[in-house]
Amino acid sequence: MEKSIIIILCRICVPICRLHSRCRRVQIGSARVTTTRQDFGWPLDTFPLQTCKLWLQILRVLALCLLVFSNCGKAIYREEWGGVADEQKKKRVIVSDSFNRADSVTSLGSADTGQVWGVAGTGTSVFGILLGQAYEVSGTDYAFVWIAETDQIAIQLEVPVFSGNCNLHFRGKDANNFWIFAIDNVGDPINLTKMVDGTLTFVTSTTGSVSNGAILRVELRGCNIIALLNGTRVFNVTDCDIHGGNLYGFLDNNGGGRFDSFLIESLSE
Ligand SMILES: [Ca+2]
Repeated sequence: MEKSIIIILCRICVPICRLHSRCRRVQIGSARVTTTRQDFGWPLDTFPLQTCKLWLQILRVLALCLLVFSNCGKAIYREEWGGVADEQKKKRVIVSDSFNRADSVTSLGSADTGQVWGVAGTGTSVFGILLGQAYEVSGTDYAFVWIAETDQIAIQLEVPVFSGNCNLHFRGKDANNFWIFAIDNVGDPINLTKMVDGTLTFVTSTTGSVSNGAILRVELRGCNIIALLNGTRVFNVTDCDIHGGNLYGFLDNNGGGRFDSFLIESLSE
């Protein structure tokens, strides 16, 4: 309710700001005085120019205060003047997991948002919890949560302890179909790779420094895949393979790595 009221007020304030600008210009030419007064529907002989300026100045200050101090200000700016304020949008959390629960050597349990963690493949891989973080106890398959959304979403994962090969898995269907955003300690240390029907393809890769505390993030919009490492964009590719995969999670190929702060959020309002 509060947001709706602010949006309505903002929509009123924007034209007031514009009218004030036009009112100020009337000092240069009388023709614009008529335009401003008629915008309000006021008779020309009962609403002097100075009164117009005074009231519009007051309204303008109030309008600017409202725009500056309200969250909808930038959204209105984007809509009215073509600016960009996507960061102001409230992102909807789909999955969130801090792994802050009892230690376990057999299971990841359930995410903070309720989704139950599973393991891809034959079931021989095991994940667990240690000191509020996730880790792969044994095996080389990936842990996942299943979600209905497969588009307009972002997946983010922290790697507080880097083992040498830690992967953020996304758009998985099974053990033979998935995408990975990987940080590795051999070859090109940062890469985007896909497994399609059991065939592994390195889509793109780059060099760079990888260490403990790395934050991996993938943003999916249609067939566009953007990967960010520690907030910096490293890959931007268009590939429709496994577009409908519902499995999202992580993998530690070497053992000894830790994972934390897993997040899936919607990129659309
Ligand atoms: Ca944690």
